[in-house]
Amino acid sequence: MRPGGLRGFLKSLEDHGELKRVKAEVDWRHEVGAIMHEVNRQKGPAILFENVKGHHIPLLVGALTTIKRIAIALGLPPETPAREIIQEYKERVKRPIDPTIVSSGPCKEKIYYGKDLNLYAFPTPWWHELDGGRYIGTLHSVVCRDPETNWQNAAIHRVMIHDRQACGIYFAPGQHNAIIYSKYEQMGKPMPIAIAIGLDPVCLMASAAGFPAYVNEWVMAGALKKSSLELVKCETADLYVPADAEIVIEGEVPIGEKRDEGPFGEHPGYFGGFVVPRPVVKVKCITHRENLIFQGTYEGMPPNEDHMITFVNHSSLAWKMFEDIGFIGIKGINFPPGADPWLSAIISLEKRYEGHGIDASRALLASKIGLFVKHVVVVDEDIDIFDLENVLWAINTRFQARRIIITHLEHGSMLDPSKPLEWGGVTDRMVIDATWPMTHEFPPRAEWGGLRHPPTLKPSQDLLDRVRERWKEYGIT
Ligand SMILES: Cc1cc2nc3c(=O)[nH]c(=O)nc-3n(C[C@H](O)[C@H](O)[C@H](O)COP(=O)(O)O)c2cc1C
Ligand SMILES: [Mn+2]
Repeated sequence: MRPGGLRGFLKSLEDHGELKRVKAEVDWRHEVGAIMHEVNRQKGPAILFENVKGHHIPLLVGALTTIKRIAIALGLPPETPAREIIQEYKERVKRPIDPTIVSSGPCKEKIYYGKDLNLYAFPTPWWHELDGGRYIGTLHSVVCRDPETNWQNAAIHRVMIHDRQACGIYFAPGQHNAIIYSKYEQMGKPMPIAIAIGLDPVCLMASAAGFPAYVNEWVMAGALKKSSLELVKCETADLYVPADAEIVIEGEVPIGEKRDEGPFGEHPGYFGGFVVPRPVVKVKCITHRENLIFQGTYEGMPPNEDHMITFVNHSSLAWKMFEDIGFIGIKGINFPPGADPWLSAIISLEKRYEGHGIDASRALLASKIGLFVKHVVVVDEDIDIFDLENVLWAINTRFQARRIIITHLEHGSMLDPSKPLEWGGVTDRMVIDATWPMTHEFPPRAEWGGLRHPPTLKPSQDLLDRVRERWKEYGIT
Protein backbone atom coordinates (compact mmCIF):
# COMPACT_ATOMS: atom_id res chain seq x y z
CA MET A 1 0.00 0.00 0.00
CA ARG A 2 1.06 3.59 -0.49
CA PRO A 3 1.97 5.79 2.48
CA GLY A 4 -1.11 7.35 4.12
CA GLY A 5 -2.57 10.83 4.42
CA LEU A 6 -2.31 13.64 1.93
CA ARG A 7 1.44 13.78 2.48
CA GLY A 8 1.87 10.07 1.78
CA PHE A 9 -0.18 10.42 -1.38
CA LEU A 10 1.91 13.41 -2.50
CA LYS A 11 5.04 11.34 -2.06
CA SER A 12 3.55 8.55 -4.19
CA LEU A 13 2.56 11.05 -6.87
CA GLU A 14 6.05 12.48 -6.87
CA ASP A 15 7.63 9.00 -7.04
CA HIS A 16 5.54 8.28 -10.14
CA GLY A 17 6.37 11.61 -11.79
CA GLU A 18 2.76 12.76 -11.40
CA LEU A 19 3.39 15.92 -9.33
CA LYS A 20 4.80 19.24 -10.52
CA ARG A 21 5.96 21.85 -8.01
CA VAL A 22 5.40 25.39 -9.31
CA LYS A 23 7.82 27.79 -7.65
CA ALA A 24 6.89 30.90 -9.64
CA GLU A 25 4.62 33.32 -7.82
CA VAL A 26 0.97 32.86 -8.86
CA ASP A 27 -2.04 34.97 -7.98
CA TRP A 28 -4.89 33.23 -6.14
CA ARG A 29 -7.20 35.67 -7.92
CA HIS A 30 -8.10 33.99 -11.26
CA GLU A 31 -4.54 33.00 -12.22
CA VAL A 32 -4.51 29.61 -10.45
CA GLY A 33 -7.83 28.74 -12.08
CA ALA A 34 -6.64 29.70 -15.56
CA ILE A 35 -3.45 27.67 -15.09
CA MET A 36 -5.51 24.64 -14.06
CA HIS A 37 -7.80 25.10 -17.04
CA GLU A 38 -4.74 24.66 -19.26
CA VAL A 39 -3.28 21.82 -17.16
CA ASN A 40 -6.58 19.91 -17.35
CA ARG A 41 -6.82 20.47 -21.11
CA GLN A 42 -3.31 19.05 -21.49
CA LYS A 43 -4.08 16.16 -19.10
CA GLY A 44 -1.09 17.41 -17.12
CA PRO A 45 0.23 16.53 -13.66
CA ALA A 46 -1.06 17.41 -10.21
CA ILE A 47 0.28 20.84 -9.28
CA LEU A 48 1.69 22.00 -5.96
CA PHE A 49 1.77 25.81 -6.07
CA GLU A 50 4.52 26.65 -3.59
CA ASN A 51 4.36 30.42 -3.97
CA VAL A 52 0.81 31.73 -3.93
CA LYS A 53 0.84 35.53 -3.74
CA GLY A 54 0.61 36.77 -0.17
CA HIS A 55 0.84 33.26 1.33
CA HIS A 56 3.48 30.86 2.54
CA ILE A 57 1.19 27.79 2.52
CA PRO A 58 1.46 25.53 -0.58
CA LEU A 59 -1.68 24.81 -2.60
CA LEU A 60 -2.34 21.41 -4.19
CA VAL A 61 -4.68 21.24 -7.19
CA GLY A 62 -5.53 18.44 -9.61
CA ALA A 63 -4.44 15.56 -7.39
CA LEU A 64 -6.98 13.09 -8.86
CA THR A 65 -7.67 14.36 -12.38
CA THR A 66 -6.50 11.25 -14.23
CA ILE A 67 -7.33 7.58 -13.92
CA LYS A 68 -3.62 6.94 -13.30
CA ARG A 69 -3.65 9.16 -10.21
CA ILE A 70 -6.85 7.50 -8.97
CA ALA A 71 -5.04 4.14 -9.29
CA ILE A 72 -2.13 5.55 -7.25
CA ALA A 73 -4.59 6.89 -4.65
CA LEU A 74 -6.02 3.38 -4.26
CA GLY A 75 -2.53 1.88 -3.97
CA LEU A 76 -2.88 0.09 -7.34
CA PRO A 77 -0.26 -0.08 -10.11
CA PRO A 78 -0.45 3.27 -11.96
CA GLU A 79 -1.30 1.65 -15.30
CA THR A 80 -4.32 -0.29 -13.95
CA PRO A 81 -7.14 0.11 -16.51
CA ALA A 82 -10.32 1.93 -15.41
CA ARG A 83 -12.51 -1.17 -15.60
CA GLU A 84 -10.15 -3.06 -13.26
CA ILE A 85 -10.08 -0.13 -10.83
CA ILE A 86 -13.88 -0.12 -10.78
CA GLN A 87 -14.00 -3.87 -10.12
CA GLU A 88 -11.39 -3.61 -7.35
CA TYR A 89 -13.20 -0.66 -5.70
CA LYS A 90 -16.48 -2.63 -5.81
CA GLU A 91 -14.82 -5.55 -4.01
CA ARG A 92 -13.09 -3.35 -1.41
CA VAL A 93 -16.29 -1.65 -0.28
CA LYS A 94 -17.75 -5.07 0.51
CA ARG A 95 -15.29 -5.18 3.44
CA PRO A 96 -15.98 -2.13 5.65
CA ILE A 97 -13.21 -1.28 8.14
CA ASP A 98 -14.13 0.63 11.30
CA PRO A 99 -12.04 3.69 12.08
CA THR A 100 -9.76 3.88 15.12
CA ILE A 101 -10.36 6.75 17.53
CA VAL A 102 -7.10 8.32 18.70
CA SER A 103 -6.74 10.94 21.44
CA SER A 104 -4.86 13.46 19.32
CA GLY A 105 -3.18 13.84 15.97
CA PRO A 106 -1.20 16.11 13.67
CA CYS A 107 -4.33 18.12 12.73
CA LYS A 108 -4.22 19.56 16.27
CA GLU A 109 -0.68 20.93 16.06
CA LYS A 110 -2.06 24.49 15.90
CA ILE A 111 -5.37 25.52 17.45
CA TYR A 112 -7.06 28.90 16.98
CA TYR A 113 -10.07 30.50 18.63
CA GLY A 114 -11.74 33.90 18.85
CA LYS A 115 -10.11 36.83 17.14
CA ASP A 116 -7.34 34.59 15.78
CA LEU A 117 -9.81 32.82 13.51
CA ASN A 118 -9.17 33.92 9.95
CA LEU A 119 -10.39 32.04 6.88
CA TYR A 120 -8.25 34.31 4.70
CA ALA A 121 -5.11 32.75 6.21
CA PHE A 122 -5.22 29.99 3.56
CA PRO A 123 -4.26 30.37 -0.12
CA THR A 124 -7.84 30.03 -1.35
CA PRO A 125 -8.15 30.74 -5.07
CA TRP A 126 -10.82 32.86 -6.70
CA TRP A 127 -11.19 30.01 -9.16
CA HIS A 128 -13.26 31.34 -12.08
CA GLU A 129 -13.57 35.02 -12.92
CA LEU A 130 -17.38 34.91 -12.58
CA ASP A 131 -17.45 33.11 -9.21
CA GLY A 132 -19.27 34.88 -6.39
CA GLY A 133 -16.23 34.74 -4.13
CA ARG A 134 -13.27 32.67 -2.94
CA TYR A 135 -14.17 29.00 -2.55
CA ILE A 136 -12.17 27.55 0.34
CA GLY A 137 -14.05 24.25 0.12
CA THR A 138 -13.80 22.51 -3.24
CA LEU A 139 -12.17 19.14 -2.43
CA HIS A 140 -12.53 18.37 1.27
CA SER A 141 -15.01 16.74 3.60
CA VAL A 142 -17.93 18.23 5.52
CA VAL A 143 -18.90 16.23 8.60
CA CYS A 144 -22.32 16.43 10.31
CA ARG A 145 -24.21 14.21 12.73
CA ASP A 146 -27.85 13.17 12.50
CA PRO A 147 -29.54 14.35 15.72
CA GLU A 148 -32.11 11.54 15.46
CA THR A 149 -29.96 8.47 14.90
CA ASN A 150 -26.46 9.70 15.87
CA TRP A 151 -25.19 8.69 12.40
CA GLN A 152 -22.16 10.70 11.32
CA ASN A 153 -22.08 11.62 7.63
CA ALA A 154 -19.20 13.02 5.55
CA ALA A 155 -19.61 14.67 2.15
CA ILE A 156 -18.20 17.27 -0.20
CA HIS A 157 -20.18 20.53 -0.38
CA ARG A 158 -18.76 23.69 -1.89
CA VAL A 159 -17.81 26.35 0.69
CA MET A 160 -17.45 30.08 -0.10
CA ILE A 161 -15.76 32.55 2.24
CA HIS A 162 -18.08 35.35 3.42
CA ASP A 163 -15.68 36.98 5.88
CA ARG A 164 -12.89 36.08 8.31
CA GLN A 165 -15.12 33.87 10.41
CA ALA A 166 -18.07 32.88 8.24
CA CYS A 167 -18.54 30.89 5.07
CA GLY A 168 -21.49 29.79 2.96
CA ILE A 169 -22.23 26.18 2.11
CA TYR A 170 -24.29 24.49 -0.61
CA PHE A 171 -26.25 21.42 0.51
CA ALA A 172 -28.03 20.18 -2.62
CA PRO A 173 -31.53 18.78 -1.94
CA GLY A 174 -31.53 15.05 -1.23
CA GLN A 175 -27.95 14.99 0.07
CA HIS A 176 -27.51 13.40 3.49
CA ASN A 177 -26.13 16.55 5.09
CA ALA A 178 -29.05 18.54 3.61
CA ILE A 179 -31.49 16.14 5.28
CA ILE A 180 -29.55 16.26 8.56
CA TYR A 181 -29.57 20.08 8.44
CA SER A 182 -33.34 20.09 7.86
CA LYS A 183 -33.74 18.08 11.09
CA TYR A 184 -31.79 20.74 13.03
CA GLU A 185 -34.00 23.38 11.40
CA GLN A 186 -37.09 21.54 12.62
CA MET A 187 -35.61 21.33 16.10
CA GLY A 188 -34.67 25.03 15.96
CA LYS A 189 -31.09 24.21 16.95
CA PRO A 190 -27.81 25.20 15.25
CA MET A 191 -26.02 22.31 13.54
CA PRO A 192 -22.42 21.52 14.58
CA ILE A 193 -20.19 21.06 11.53
CA ALA A 194 -16.58 20.25 10.70
CA ILE A 195 -14.84 20.95 7.41
CA ALA A 196 -11.68 18.90 6.97
CA ILE A 197 -9.26 19.95 4.22
CA GLY A 198 -6.09 18.21 3.05
CA LEU A 199 -7.11 14.57 3.37
CA ASP A 200 -5.99 11.16 2.24
CA PRO A 201 -7.60 10.77 -1.22
CA VAL A 202 -9.67 7.77 -0.08
CA CYS A 203 -11.42 10.15 2.34
CA LEU A 204 -12.27 12.45 -0.55
CA MET A 205 -13.50 9.60 -2.72
CA ALA A 206 -15.66 8.20 0.09
CA SER A 207 -17.06 11.65 0.89
CA ALA A 208 -18.11 12.21 -2.73
CA ALA A 209 -19.55 8.69 -3.15
CA GLY A 210 -23.26 7.88 -3.07
CA PHE A 211 -23.27 5.43 -0.16
CA PRO A 212 -26.75 4.78 1.26
CA ALA A 213 -28.06 6.65 4.30
CA TYR A 214 -26.69 5.62 7.72
CA VAL A 215 -23.34 4.60 6.24
CA ASN A 216 -20.39 6.32 7.91
CA GLU A 217 -18.11 7.41 5.05
CA TRP A 218 -15.01 7.02 7.25
CA VAL A 219 -15.75 3.28 7.49
CA MET A 220 -15.82 3.15 3.70
CA ALA A 221 -12.66 5.23 3.39
CA GLY A 222 -11.03 2.52 5.53
CA ALA A 223 -12.41 -0.13 3.16
CA LEU A 224 -10.95 1.72 0.16
CA LYS A 225 -7.61 2.12 1.92
CA LYS A 226 -7.74 -1.48 3.23
CA SER A 227 -6.76 -0.25 6.70
CA SER A 228 -8.44 1.54 9.57
CA LEU A 229 -8.62 5.31 9.41
CA GLU A 230 -7.40 7.20 12.50
CA LEU A 231 -9.92 9.76 13.67
CA VAL A 232 -9.82 12.48 16.31
CA LYS A 233 -12.69 14.25 18.00
CA CYS A 234 -13.23 17.91 17.15
CA GLU A 235 -12.46 20.52 19.80
CA THR A 236 -15.96 22.02 19.87
CA ALA A 237 -18.31 19.26 18.68
CA ASP A 238 -19.02 15.54 18.85
CA LEU A 239 -17.69 15.08 15.32
CA TYR A 240 -14.74 12.96 14.19
CA VAL A 241 -12.25 13.88 11.47
CA PRO A 242 -9.11 12.21 10.09
CA ALA A 243 -6.26 12.76 12.56
CA ASP A 244 -3.84 13.54 9.74
CA ALA A 245 -6.06 16.20 8.10
CA GLU A 246 -4.08 19.30 7.16
CA ILE A 247 -6.82 21.72 8.34
CA VAL A 248 -10.05 21.35 10.30
CA ILE A 249 -12.55 24.21 10.40
CA GLU A 250 -15.09 23.70 13.18
CA GLY A 251 -18.27 25.68 13.49
CA GLU A 252 -22.01 25.86 13.68
CA VAL A 253 -24.68 26.41 11.07
CA PRO A 254 -27.31 28.64 12.68
CA ILE A 255 -30.98 28.26 11.86
CA GLY A 256 -32.76 31.04 10.04
CA GLU A 257 -29.66 32.94 9.04
CA LYS A 258 -28.81 32.68 5.35
CA ARG A 259 -26.46 34.66 3.13
CA ASP A 260 -26.10 34.85 -0.66
CA GLU A 261 -23.88 32.07 -1.97
CA GLY A 262 -22.64 31.53 -5.54
CA PRO A 263 -22.44 31.54 -8.41
CA PHE A 264 -19.68 29.03 -8.92
CA GLY A 265 -18.23 27.37 -12.02
CA GLU A 266 -19.77 23.93 -11.63
CA HIS A 267 -19.47 20.30 -12.73
CA PRO A 268 -21.77 20.52 -15.78
CA GLY A 269 -19.15 22.94 -17.16
CA TYR A 270 -21.15 26.14 -16.61
CA PHE A 271 -21.84 28.63 -13.87
CA GLY A 272 -23.97 27.03 -11.21
CA GLY A 273 -27.57 27.91 -10.60
CA PHE A 274 -29.08 30.83 -8.75
CA VAL A 275 -27.33 33.12 -6.33
CA VAL A 276 -29.57 32.45 -3.36
CA PRO A 277 -29.35 32.83 0.40
CA ARG A 278 -27.86 29.59 1.68
CA PRO A 279 -26.76 28.24 5.10
CA VAL A 280 -23.81 29.91 6.79
CA VAL A 281 -21.03 28.24 8.79
CA LYS A 282 -20.00 30.37 11.79
CA VAL A 283 -16.43 29.35 12.55
CA LYS A 284 -15.69 28.52 16.21
CA CYS A 285 -12.28 26.91 16.00
CA ILE A 286 -9.60 26.17 13.39
CA THR A 287 -6.94 23.53 13.90
CA HIS A 288 -4.15 22.67 11.50
CA ARG A 289 -0.84 20.91 11.05
CA GLU A 290 2.59 22.51 11.16
CA ASN A 291 3.81 23.28 7.63
CA LEU A 292 0.33 22.65 6.36
CA ILE A 293 -0.65 21.98 2.76
CA PHE A 294 -3.88 23.45 1.40
CA GLN A 295 -5.90 21.54 -1.21
CA GLY A 296 -8.57 22.51 -3.72
CA THR A 297 -9.86 21.55 -7.13
CA TYR A 298 -10.59 23.49 -10.29
CA GLU A 299 -14.24 22.59 -10.79
CA GLY A 300 -15.74 23.08 -14.23
CA MET A 301 -15.48 21.62 -17.72
CA PRO A 302 -15.62 17.84 -17.79
CA PRO A 303 -13.56 15.79 -17.49
CA ASN A 304 -11.79 17.23 -14.48
CA GLU A 305 -10.97 16.01 -10.98
CA ASP A 306 -14.59 15.86 -9.75
CA HIS A 307 -15.62 13.92 -12.86
CA MET A 308 -12.81 11.40 -12.59
CA ILE A 309 -13.55 10.72 -8.90
CA THR A 310 -17.27 10.49 -9.64
CA PHE A 311 -16.79 8.22 -12.65
CA VAL A 312 -14.99 5.66 -10.45
CA ASN A 313 -17.27 6.15 -7.41
CA HIS A 314 -20.52 5.85 -9.35
CA SER A 315 -19.46 3.08 -11.70
CA SER A 316 -18.30 0.92 -8.77
CA LEU A 317 -21.09 1.69 -6.31
CA ALA A 318 -23.98 1.44 -8.78
CA TRP A 319 -22.72 -1.99 -9.79
CA LYS A 320 -22.44 -3.00 -6.14
CA MET A 321 -25.92 -1.63 -5.45
CA PHE A 322 -27.35 -3.99 -8.09
CA GLU A 323 -25.51 -6.89 -6.45
CA ASP A 324 -26.80 -5.88 -3.00
CA ILE A 325 -30.43 -5.88 -4.13
CA GLY A 326 -30.00 -9.14 -6.04
CA PHE A 327 -30.72 -7.55 -9.40
CA ILE A 328 -29.90 -10.12 -12.09
CA GLY A 329 -27.95 -9.53 -15.28
CA ILE A 330 -25.88 -6.37 -14.65
CA LYS A 331 -22.51 -6.75 -16.37
CA GLY A 332 -21.15 -3.28 -15.59
CA ILE A 333 -21.99 0.43 -15.54
CA ASN A 334 -20.17 3.43 -16.93
CA PHE A 335 -20.76 7.04 -15.94
CA PRO A 336 -18.58 8.62 -18.67
CA PRO A 337 -16.36 11.28 -17.05
CA GLY A 338 -16.26 13.61 -20.05
CA ALA A 339 -20.08 13.71 -20.29
CA ASP A 340 -20.45 14.80 -16.63
CA PRO A 341 -20.88 11.56 -14.67
CA TRP A 342 -23.40 13.22 -12.33
CA LEU A 343 -25.91 13.35 -15.19
CA SER A 344 -25.78 10.14 -17.22
CA ALA A 345 -25.07 6.43 -17.04
CA ILE A 346 -24.72 3.49 -19.41
CA ILE A 347 -25.75 0.08 -18.09
CA SER A 348 -24.57 -3.23 -19.57
CA LEU A 349 -27.27 -5.87 -19.22
CA GLU A 350 -27.59 -9.57 -19.94
CA LYS A 351 -31.27 -9.20 -20.79
CA ARG A 352 -33.59 -11.95 -19.53
CA TYR A 353 -37.06 -10.51 -20.10
CA GLU A 354 -38.77 -7.60 -21.82
CA GLY A 355 -38.66 -4.56 -19.54
CA HIS A 356 -35.51 -5.79 -17.78
CA GLY A 357 -33.55 -2.75 -18.98
CA ILE A 358 -36.20 -0.34 -17.77
CA ASP A 359 -36.24 -2.04 -14.37
CA ALA A 360 -32.45 -1.62 -14.20
CA SER A 361 -32.66 2.08 -15.00
CA ARG A 362 -35.39 2.60 -12.39
CA ALA A 363 -33.36 0.89 -9.67
CA LEU A 364 -30.39 3.12 -10.50
CA LEU A 365 -32.45 6.32 -10.64
CA ALA A 366 -34.08 5.54 -7.30
CA SER A 367 -30.74 5.02 -5.52
CA LYS A 368 -28.51 7.65 -3.86
CA ILE A 369 -26.05 7.21 -6.73
CA GLY A 370 -28.74 8.22 -9.19
CA LEU A 371 -29.75 11.39 -7.29
CA PHE A 372 -28.75 13.73 -10.14
CA VAL A 373 -28.70 11.25 -13.04
CA LYS A 374 -31.18 12.23 -15.74
CA HIS A 375 -30.24 10.12 -18.77
CA VAL A 376 -29.76 6.36 -18.67
CA VAL A 377 -28.85 4.17 -21.61
CA VAL A 378 -29.14 0.38 -21.31
CA VAL A 379 -27.32 -1.86 -23.77
CA ASP A 380 -26.83 -5.60 -24.26
CA GLU A 381 -23.72 -7.14 -22.77
CA ASP A 382 -21.96 -7.50 -26.15
CA ILE A 383 -21.69 -3.69 -26.34
CA ASP A 384 -18.57 -2.06 -24.85
CA ILE A 385 -20.02 0.51 -22.43
CA PHE A 386 -16.66 2.29 -22.26
CA ASP A 387 -16.69 2.85 -26.05
CA LEU A 388 -19.25 5.61 -26.64
CA GLU A 389 -19.36 5.04 -30.42
CA ASN A 390 -20.19 1.41 -29.80
CA VAL A 391 -22.99 2.54 -27.44
CA LEU A 392 -24.32 4.93 -30.09
CA TRP A 393 -24.17 2.09 -32.61
CA ALA A 394 -26.43 0.06 -30.33
CA ILE A 395 -28.86 2.98 -30.07
CA ASN A 396 -28.81 3.42 -33.85
CA THR A 397 -29.39 -0.23 -34.69
CA ARG A 398 -31.38 -1.78 -31.82
CA PHE A 399 -33.62 1.06 -30.76
CA GLN A 400 -36.65 2.98 -32.05
CA ALA A 401 -37.55 6.41 -30.67
CA ARG A 402 -41.08 5.24 -29.83
CA ARG A 403 -39.54 3.07 -27.08
CA ILE A 404 -37.98 6.03 -25.32
CA ILE A 405 -39.16 6.63 -21.75
CA ILE A 406 -39.50 10.21 -20.61
CA THR A 407 -40.66 11.18 -17.12
CA HIS A 408 -41.39 14.64 -15.74
CA LEU A 409 -41.14 16.42 -12.40
CA GLU A 410 -38.37 14.18 -11.11
CA HIS A 411 -35.47 15.09 -8.85
CA GLY A 412 -32.31 16.32 -10.55
CA SER A 413 -29.44 18.74 -10.31
CA MET A 414 -30.04 22.45 -9.65
CA LEU A 415 -26.85 23.03 -11.60
CA ASP A 416 -28.02 21.52 -14.89
CA PRO A 417 -28.44 24.54 -17.19
CA SER A 418 -30.67 22.81 -19.79
CA LYS A 419 -33.83 23.79 -17.90
CA PRO A 420 -35.16 27.12 -16.62
CA LEU A 421 -33.40 28.26 -13.43
CA GLU A 422 -36.81 28.50 -11.76
CA TRP A 423 -37.23 24.73 -11.94
CA GLY A 424 -34.56 24.39 -9.24
CA GLY A 425 -33.83 20.72 -8.59
CA VAL A 426 -36.73 19.47 -10.72
CA THR A 427 -35.95 17.74 -13.99
CA ASP A 428 -37.21 15.50 -16.77
CA ARG A 429 -35.54 12.15 -17.10
CA MET A 430 -35.02 9.90 -20.08
CA VAL A 431 -34.25 6.21 -20.44
CA ILE A 432 -33.08 4.71 -23.70
CA ASP A 433 -33.34 0.96 -23.48
CA ALA A 434 -31.24 0.00 -26.49
CA THR A 435 -31.25 -3.72 -25.75
CA TRP A 436 -32.73 -5.97 -28.44
CA PRO A 437 -36.52 -6.11 -28.01
CA MET A 438 -38.07 -9.40 -26.86
CA THR A 439 -41.72 -8.56 -27.60
CA HIS A 440 -44.10 -10.58 -29.80
CA GLU A 441 -43.27 -8.21 -32.66
CA PHE A 442 -39.80 -9.71 -32.66
CA PRO A 443 -40.36 -13.49 -32.69
CA PRO A 444 -37.42 -15.86 -32.99
CA ARG A 445 -36.77 -16.51 -36.69
CA ALA A 446 -35.29 -19.60 -38.29
CA GLU A 447 -33.29 -17.53 -40.81
CA TRP A 448 -31.56 -15.82 -37.87
CA GLY A 449 -30.66 -19.10 -36.25
CA GLY A 450 -33.55 -18.83 -33.80
CA LEU A 451 -32.65 -15.31 -32.65
CA ARG A 452 -35.13 -12.42 -32.38
CA HIS A 453 -32.72 -10.15 -34.24
CA PRO A 454 -30.26 -10.58 -37.10
CA PRO A 455 -26.93 -12.01 -36.06
CA THR A 456 -24.10 -9.50 -35.56
CA LEU A 457 -21.66 -9.57 -38.47
CA LYS A 458 -18.72 -11.59 -37.34
CA PRO A 459 -17.10 -14.75 -38.79
CA SER A 460 -18.02 -17.98 -37.02
CA GLN A 461 -15.69 -19.05 -34.22
CA ASP A 462 -14.49 -22.04 -36.21
CA LEU A 463 -13.60 -19.89 -39.23
CA LEU A 464 -11.88 -17.30 -37.03
CA ASP A 465 -9.84 -19.99 -35.27
CA ARG A 466 -8.62 -21.33 -38.61
CA VAL A 467 -7.62 -17.84 -39.79
CA ARG A 468 -5.83 -17.07 -36.53
CA GLU A 469 -3.90 -20.32 -36.77
CA ARG A 470 -2.55 -19.29 -40.19
CA TRP A 471 -2.00 -15.62 -39.17
CA LYS A 472 1.80 -15.67 -39.37
CA GLU A 473 1.65 -17.12 -42.90
CA TYR A 474 -0.28 -14.07 -44.16
CA GLY A 475 2.57 -11.78 -43.15
CA ILE A 476 0.11 -9.14 -41.81
CA THR A 477 1.53 -8.14 -38.43
C1 LIG B 1 -15.56 18.20 -6.15
C2 LIG B 1 -16.95 17.94 -5.67
C3 LIG B 1 -17.78 18.99 -5.28
C4 LIG B 1 -19.07 18.77 -4.82
N1 LIG B 1 -19.83 19.82 -4.42
C5 LIG B 1 -21.05 19.62 -3.91
C6 LIG B 1 -21.83 20.69 -3.41
O1 LIG B 1 -21.43 21.86 -3.45
N2 LIG B 1 -23.04 20.42 -2.87
C7 LIG B 1 -23.53 19.15 -2.80
O2 LIG B 1 -24.60 18.96 -2.24
N3 LIG B 1 -22.84 18.10 -3.31
C8 LIG B 1 -21.61 18.32 -3.84
N4 LIG B 1 -20.87 17.26 -4.33
C9 LIG B 1 -21.48 15.91 -4.39
C10 LIG B 1 -21.53 15.22 -3.05
O3 LIG B 1 -20.31 15.33 -2.36
C11 LIG B 1 -21.87 13.74 -3.23
O4 LIG B 1 -23.11 13.64 -3.91
C12 LIG B 1 -21.94 12.95 -1.94
O5 LIG B 1 -22.36 11.62 -2.18
C13 LIG B 1 -22.90 13.58 -0.96
O6 LIG B 1 -22.78 12.93 0.28
P1 LIG B 1 -23.92 11.99 0.88
O7 LIG B 1 -23.95 10.79 -0.07
O8 LIG B 1 -23.45 11.65 2.23
O9 LIG B 1 -25.18 12.77 0.82
C14 LIG B 1 -19.57 17.45 -4.79
C15 LIG B 1 -18.75 16.38 -5.19
C16 LIG B 1 -17.47 16.62 -5.62
C17 LIG B 1 -16.61 15.47 -6.04
MN1 LIG C 1 -23.69 9.81 3.21
